[in-house]
Amino acid sequence: MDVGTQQMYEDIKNVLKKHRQSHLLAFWDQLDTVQRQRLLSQIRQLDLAKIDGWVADYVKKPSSDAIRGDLLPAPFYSLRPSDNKQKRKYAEAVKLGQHLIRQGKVAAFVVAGGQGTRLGFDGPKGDFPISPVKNKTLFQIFAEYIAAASKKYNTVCPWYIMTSPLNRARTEEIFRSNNYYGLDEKDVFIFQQGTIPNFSPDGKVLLADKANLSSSPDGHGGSLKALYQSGAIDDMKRRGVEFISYFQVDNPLINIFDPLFIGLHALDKAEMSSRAVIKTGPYEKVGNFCLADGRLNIIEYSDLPDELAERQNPDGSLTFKLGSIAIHIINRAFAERLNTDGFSLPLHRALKKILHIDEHGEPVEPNGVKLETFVFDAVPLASKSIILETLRPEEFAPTKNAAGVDSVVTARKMMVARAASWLESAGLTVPKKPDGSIDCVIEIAPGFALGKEDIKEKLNQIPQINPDDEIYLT
Ligand code: UD2
Repeated sequence: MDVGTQQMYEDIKNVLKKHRQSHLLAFWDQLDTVQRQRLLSQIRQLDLAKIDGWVADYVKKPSSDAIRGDLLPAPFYSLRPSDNKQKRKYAEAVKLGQHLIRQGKVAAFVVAGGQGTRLGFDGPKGDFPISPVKNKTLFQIFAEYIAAASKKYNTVCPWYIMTSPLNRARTEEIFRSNNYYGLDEKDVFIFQQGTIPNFSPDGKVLLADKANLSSSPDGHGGSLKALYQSGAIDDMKRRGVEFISYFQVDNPLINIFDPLFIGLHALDKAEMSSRAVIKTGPYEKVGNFCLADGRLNIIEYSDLPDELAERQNPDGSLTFKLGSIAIHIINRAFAERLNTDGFSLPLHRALKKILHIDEHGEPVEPNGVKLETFVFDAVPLASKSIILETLRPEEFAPTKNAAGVDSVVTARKMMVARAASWLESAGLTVPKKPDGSIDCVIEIAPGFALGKEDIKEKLNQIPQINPDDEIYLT
């Protein structure tokens, strides 16, 4: 070992001892020069003082979130305006939203750091084939939507894609090998989120192997830092982008550029806004919109006490009926301000099977502690925030599992159902079985229609649909 490395080793050894993380150098004698340098450089990147705080506040505490009982339901804009005044406001918002999109002030932003593990799919989730006739992947559907919106509004809508260290290279390869799905490469900005070390339940940073620390992506909350650190915010500034349309990679029904949502957000001078659905029941796996001391918060379903989840209004409806479906408009300036103010989002703790090595250097997979941040914890930091209801069948088909609830099967069904409802709203007939279910498979390419309002202009291009048909409208 050269003198420099030896000195660095001694220094780090002392610091680790002070922070009770000495085990990270347990296999030092078995490492070659390159491995030693790699390990030292990873350890030097740890903020050990901060880690002490995390261990005390999150890792060793089974639940980090003390949910208060005095929460109130949040006010929201219903899908349909409640009176004439609001009707006029919605009409004005739609015009403003269209104007902002046309001016190139709205960018698409997908958080795609997750793997397709729950789908039983080995790769970035965005590469999962989902569309009912053509089997297009999630990435392709979003790309076609963005291309179609750019054409419709005669503009260029840039697309920002957050990946994780686990899937960045593969995601970039997928885009390259698909020629960016017809988009211009310079309008697609792929970047990577940060990581957080994994811990044993007693607060030790885990080793993935003898020369590498074990870490996980820092959650979708990491997107707010990563947008800034990757240069995406600067890129947006150069382009004149003011609004970021945030969505998740697992929702093929996403309406990325909705003029009403964008317009209401801008009219109300909000900094971070959200779309909501009416929950199917008290325990649906979505965030809950709540007011705490007058500030809007989103509380994940798993953190909301049962009493609050089940609380009812006198008419029997749920008091906390609004579910967050992870669709937001975030002001570019808000994301920038957070970063220059040195913000940090709270951490959420999850016990997960994490492959790492034990004190003998043997691979083991018992529970470890994974810490992550949630993007919706930035909502209370916004000076103003609105919520706009959306219709579940129009905009929310979470694709989490291979089968069952929120699955590939339900998402495909919902894609067909939405296509059918668009055709029916234009006066066309869609074959149905005696039980009312749809008796054909329909896929509408984003280039054909971005919403039901686009169908009416294309009636002459739509064939008659018979039972059992597979129809692809492009
Ligand atoms: C999320 C929301 C839930 C509801 C639901 C709707 C949270 C904690 N829960 O549930 O309230 O809105 O979605 O479908 O947000 N991701 C990254 N990097 C990470 C972790 C996740 O990019 O480090 C992405 C991931 O690729 C996906 C999204 O974030 O696009 C959501 O991740 P998830 O599927 O783990 O979220 P889930 O199902 O807990």
